[in-house]
Order: sequence, then C-alpha cells, then structure tokens
Amino acid sequence: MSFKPWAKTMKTMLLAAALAWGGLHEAAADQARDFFTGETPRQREQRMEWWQEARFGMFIHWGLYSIPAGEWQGNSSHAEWIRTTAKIPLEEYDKLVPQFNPTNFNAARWAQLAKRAGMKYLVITSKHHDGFGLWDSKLTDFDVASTPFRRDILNELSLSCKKEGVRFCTYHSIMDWHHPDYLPRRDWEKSRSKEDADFNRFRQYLAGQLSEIVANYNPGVLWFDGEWEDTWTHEMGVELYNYVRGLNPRIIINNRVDKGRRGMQGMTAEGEFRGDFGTPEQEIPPQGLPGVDWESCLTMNRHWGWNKSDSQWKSTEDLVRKLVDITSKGGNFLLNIGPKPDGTFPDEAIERLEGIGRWMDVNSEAIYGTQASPFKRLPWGRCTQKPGSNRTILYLHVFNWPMDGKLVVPGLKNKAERVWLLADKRRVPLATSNTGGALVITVPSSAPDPISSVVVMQIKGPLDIEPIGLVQSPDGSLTLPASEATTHGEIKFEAGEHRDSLGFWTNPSDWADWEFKVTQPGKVDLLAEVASLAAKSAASMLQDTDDECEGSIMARPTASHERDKVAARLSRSRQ
Ligand code: FHN
Repeated sequence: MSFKPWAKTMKTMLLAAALAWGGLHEAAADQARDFFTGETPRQREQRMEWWQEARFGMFIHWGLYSIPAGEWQGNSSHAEWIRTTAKIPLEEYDKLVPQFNPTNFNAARWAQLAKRAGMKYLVITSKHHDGFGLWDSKLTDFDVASTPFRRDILNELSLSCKKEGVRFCTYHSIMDWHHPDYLPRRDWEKSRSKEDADFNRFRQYLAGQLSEIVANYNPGVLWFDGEWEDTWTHEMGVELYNYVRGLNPRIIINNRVDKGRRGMQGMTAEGEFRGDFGTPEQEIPPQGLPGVDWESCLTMNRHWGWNKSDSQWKSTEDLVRKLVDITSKGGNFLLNIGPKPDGTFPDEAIERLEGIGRWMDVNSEAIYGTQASPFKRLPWGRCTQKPGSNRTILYLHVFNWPMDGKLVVPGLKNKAERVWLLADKRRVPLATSNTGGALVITVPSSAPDPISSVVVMQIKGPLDIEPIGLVQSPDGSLTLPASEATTHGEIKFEAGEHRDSLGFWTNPSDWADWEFKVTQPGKVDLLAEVASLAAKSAASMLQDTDDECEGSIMARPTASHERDKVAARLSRSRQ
C-alpha cells in the first residue's frame, strides 16, 4: 500500500500541474505587484484590522499522528513529530491511513468551544510535516479522502466556524516528510531514494494545494511552518507570499513563509523578509514589541499533537494570565489543542476553554481591540488600553489584589475622570487620589475575580506617566528580573515555565545590565543563581556608577538543563 501524490488519474495530475503552474505563472505575473511592499500602510491596516482586534485564537494540531497518541514501541514522548522522532519508515507510517476514523468528530462542537472560550479565530493544521492532508486534495491521495472517514474536515470546520462567527484559518507545513519531491530526506531514511526528487515540482504541488485550500475554504490566515530547512530559500518565500496574496489579496500570512527568523526565534530579523506577523513559540516576549504584529503560540500542556501520557496541563489561571500578559504587550495569543484520534477534545482542554470563557464573559472588553500597556511594569498585574482622540480607557488587570484596599498606579500623573470595576454592571465610581507621583484607587477589600480583576479607568486628555524603573522594596531589597535586563551580545531572554532566565550566555564578553533606583543606599548582599561557568560574568554585572555597591555572588548549580540561569537580588548587608 503506498500513497503516491500522482497516484490519481493522469488527467488529475495534468490538471494539478496546470493549476499549479498556472497559479505559479500568475504569481510570476504578479511578481510585478509585490503585495508586501506594494501595499500602503492604510491598506495593510485595513487588512490586519480583524486580526489585531481579535487578540485570541485557537490552534489545532490534528492528523494521523494523533492515532499513536504519542507512543511508539513503548516510548511515550512523541507527538506530531512521531514519524521522525520514532524513525517510522514511510510505508509503516502509511499504515495509519486506514486507521484514521474519528467518528466522534463534530466540527460544530469545535467551533462552539472556541467561541465559548472567547476565541475569535481558529487555525487548524491542513497539513503538518508528515504530509497528510485533512481535506480531499486533487493533487494527492495521502489525505483524509483515502481513510475510512473520507469526510472533508476542512470543509466541515470552515462552515461551522462561519456559523459561529469564528474566523477559519489554516496552518500549512512547507516541510513534507511524505512527498517524494520534498528534500532533504530525513537523515535516517537511507532506503528512500531521492534520485528522481525535484524540489521545484514539490513547490508546484505546494502551490497547487494552497490554491485548493484558499479557493475551497477561504482561510483568513495562512500559518506557514517548517521553512527552516536549507532547500527553502528567501526567494521561494517571497514568491509564495505573493502567490498566496494573489489568490486572496486580503489574506494574512505569518512570517514563517520566508527565512526571516534567526534559528527558531519567533520574530523576523531586520531585512526584506515577507510575513505579516511574528510568531514567538512557547514564549512570551519580555517587553512588548511596539508597532510590530506578533502572536505567541503556546501549548496547553507540553505537546502540540495529542499525547495521551502528557498530564502537564497549564491551569486556567495561568492561561488567563498569559492571555492578559500577551495582550498587555500588544500581541495575539494562539492557544493550542491536540484533539484525540476519535475527533474529540481532551476533557482537560474543554475544562480550560470553559474556564477562560467564564472569565471572558465578564472581561473580554479589556482584551478585544485593546493596545499595549503604557506602563513598563506594574507591581500587581498588567494594563491594556483603548486610546481615543481626547480620552483614554485604561484596563488595569489586577493579579494581586491589594489587601489594604489601595490600588497604587505608580507614575500616573493624570487625574482619573471615572474609575469602576468591569465586573460591576452598575459601574459604581471608585474613589481616587493622586499622591507621591502615583494615582491611588480605593477598591473593595476582596477581589471581584480570583484570577484577574479588571479596574476600568477613564482618563481625559493625553496620558502623563512617569516611567518607573526598578525600585527597592520597603525592606531595601531589590530584585533584578531576567525579563527586565538589557542584554548585549547573543544573550537571549528565555520565558516560559520555570525558566525565566538569560540564556545563550556562552560568550563571556556578552553582558546584561539593569537600571534601578537606589532609594536606600548602603552595603548589600547579592544572591545570583548562576547555572554554570558564567558566574564570573555575573559578578562583573554589578559594577554600578555612583552609589557604592559591593556584594558577594553565591553560585548555586541549578538543574543541568537550565543553561546560564542568572537572576540577581540585592539585600541590605548585615554589617
Ligand atoms: O515543528 C513544529 C511543531 O510541530 C509545531 O507545529 C510548532 C507550532 O508552532 N511549530 C514547529 C516547531 O517550531
């Protein structure tokens, strides 16, 4: 049993090539019109508007790889990469096709769950790296039409999304471990000849499939991935970007169509690279990225595809606070689901979608259509805003509710026109005062919401905020979080579970610094967690300018997999 892309009738194949070639030719013709550089900022704004307003979407990784559920020959650490991570020969992997029969698949249910969670768009894997298509493609029969299920999943889901008012989008992998013309082969696939492989013919196939998807299911976003192998070039990325925009000029395409990412970094480096938004993965940029469209995609547990052994589910609280954190930095949040082989969502995922939905029922106004916080940092949470012509609405997202009923907004000089709790339908005004360069709001003693309570503040005229640097706490101590460091060289801030740290610090001449205000000068003890040999470089980091500040570094090895973890803490020295 083998699934050859051109196993279908010769006529179909010719149609396919003509379609693809025709498409590519049109693209070539459209080369004159560079959809990327040829678009006015106003046109781009209009095209991106729904996506920028949406802020929250669902990512779905589903396919043949869901059947083994992460396990192969006793190793249960696999997921959507199982074909490669378990070194499954192509013929062996093809045996999953007759097993793909998700009889409990209910597209309406999926769209309703996304809507319930407050998600405005949904991005499903039309084809992941394994090459299997979730629609009935004319260009291959390595797709759902060859399975006992036969139903066109993209068709059903795009219709249900439309019905629920959720924007349907598709993820499409450039890398293809199944198509004979895709190169390179996996290094362990010695037996799979690449003699007749023709990468340009693969590009025609890729273009042909994309024209099917755009024509039949009208995705709002084309979320490319798998562009990192050397066979894919910048020129091919530019051409594919223009080709897909040629198919639908209003479509939005992520930055993984081109080669702009450095390694697996999410954002695009300087340069003429194509792509409408950056894609940080499994991380949230420490500071916002003003003026740049970006979207953090995160798993709900540890895997993108379904892994039945993975019980590392993030809590609903963690997910809501991540949504707030990402939105407060001007980004979108794409939260992933890995459905089971029967076509249902894991119960743990449904529970979290409903939990987030309950929070959004009250607070979605503080997420949709908002912009990044005007504050560099806030001690109790985050802020989103809706700037107006002569009035600004600030949404204060309070994670740590002040027990003394005094919510201090440091550095805000404006007088508040009106302040109320978003959860309070009667919008009873809260008292405010301006003291010591801060605005203080008198709030109820208990928080309206255990996860994040929103206080709405209406400010007349332009915002007047004094940027507050890192300051010593009342006990004189000062924490220098990795996320606040200004790094020099290759050092990279790494965000994510249990690893907020400065990583990739292998070059001793690289350094990081923090700006902070010393309000209580004096001798300090320094506690720095340094994962390895970089202890010395951490020491030099503490030379500050005028106030005398000396200390000792206590290098404490941390878990081996956490490289170069550095966090510094200053505490008053016990003389
Ligand atoms: O290899 C893929 C992975 O399977 C998953 O699809 C993620 C989602 O963004 N992207 C790639 C890894 O960067």
